[in-house]
Amino acid sequence: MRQLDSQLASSVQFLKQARIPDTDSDLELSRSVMEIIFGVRERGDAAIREYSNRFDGVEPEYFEVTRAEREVALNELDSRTRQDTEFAIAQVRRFAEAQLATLQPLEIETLPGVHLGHRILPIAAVGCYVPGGRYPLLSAPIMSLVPATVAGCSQIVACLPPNAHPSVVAICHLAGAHRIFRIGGAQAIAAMAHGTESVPAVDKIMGPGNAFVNEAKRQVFGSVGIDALAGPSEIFTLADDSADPRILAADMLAQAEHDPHARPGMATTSARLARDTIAEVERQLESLSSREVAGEAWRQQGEVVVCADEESLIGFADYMATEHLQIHARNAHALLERISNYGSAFIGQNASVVFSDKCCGTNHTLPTGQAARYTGGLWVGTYLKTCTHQWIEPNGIEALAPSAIRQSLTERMEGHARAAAIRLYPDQLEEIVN
Ligand code: HSO
Ligand code: ZN
Repeated sequence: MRQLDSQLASSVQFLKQARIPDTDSDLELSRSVMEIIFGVRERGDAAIREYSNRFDGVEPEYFEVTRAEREVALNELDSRTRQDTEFAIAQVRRFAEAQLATLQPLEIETLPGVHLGHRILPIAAVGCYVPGGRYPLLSAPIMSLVPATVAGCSQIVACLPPNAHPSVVAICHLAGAHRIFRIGGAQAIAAMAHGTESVPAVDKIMGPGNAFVNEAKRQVFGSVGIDALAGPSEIFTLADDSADPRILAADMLAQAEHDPHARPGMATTSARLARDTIAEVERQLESLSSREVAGEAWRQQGEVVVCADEESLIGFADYMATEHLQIHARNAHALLERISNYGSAFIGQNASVVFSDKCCGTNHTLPTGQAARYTGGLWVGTYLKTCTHQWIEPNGIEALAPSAIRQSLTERMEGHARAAAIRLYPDQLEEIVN
């Protein structure tokens, strides 16, 4: 975590402060992941088989989910889950298509005869990692696969742990995966990054995963692109005295149940609300079936801050740069205008994070660990690249070449100077460059 600056620290009071675990890189983990990646690069499918046996306790003959297996998975998907899946897919697609429509090709004449532009093109082959873990997150494949289909990627690969919930295979199919592999962990990332006999190499790998998956993504970055490194879920709510402690508590516990390392928190200008909400969290925890995990997250990372005024509320939100920023205040829209670090904002009490987690259509894969300082979440743009181009008329050469020649000569790059000069002064090349 970045430090809270001293001026802000003096205007806030912690009723409950998070103990932030040490997230410094772990040498042992890095070493084992490196070994897995080298193994998969050198021995391909045989290495995947070995790691699947070691880490997942399975020894599959083949990894790809066949057409027939897709059919079986679809038939076994209960009809309510199928309807909910199709509903979520439709919402995520609708928003992704609308976002795509805002991205336009560009052509502009910046100087007489100098034409610049860009085209926005899909990344050809992408790999979506679908996490396993404590819960069978049915929405996870939707969030990473649907934007890939909207972007128009021509090869969309999904990898999921071999012991993933059977419905997840059906959902990957419905969400548009062209090829689905039962491979988990670092070996899945290695396989998609470098390709094996059965897994095609992709150009960019997306989707959250455990510590092994994150470390593997970090290590293959460069050979392929990656989206971001996802950490435990976070929620942070800004509240004034109009907020409802029961709702604040429920929303914090919802994200707290993800993981004992999840980070639930709030800041408010009302000390009364802060105290009531802490009591309410304890009360709701008693009857929550996931109380062990949620309670641990709350005890370790739960944070409740009382701010002297609106200004410090905003400062604290920007400092937190949280994954999910909720604003339960009378002037919620106006407050958000003044905040710039957040993955996704939930304006007003009706907009629960849970709606975005499951089905409202915004993507639920968002920056954690203060990464919202420098990036937004996964979206259709994550599957696109902006490629620039230029074309120059004769008068454009006149506008550019003299400056390009001078800069090149100053840098002692004669080859560059010649390439510019040959276009404007083909007959005086030697005089120009010497
Ligand atoms: N809150 C998670 C996503 C999710 N939660 C899906 C429940 N289902 C992303 O931070
Ligand atoms: Zn969640």
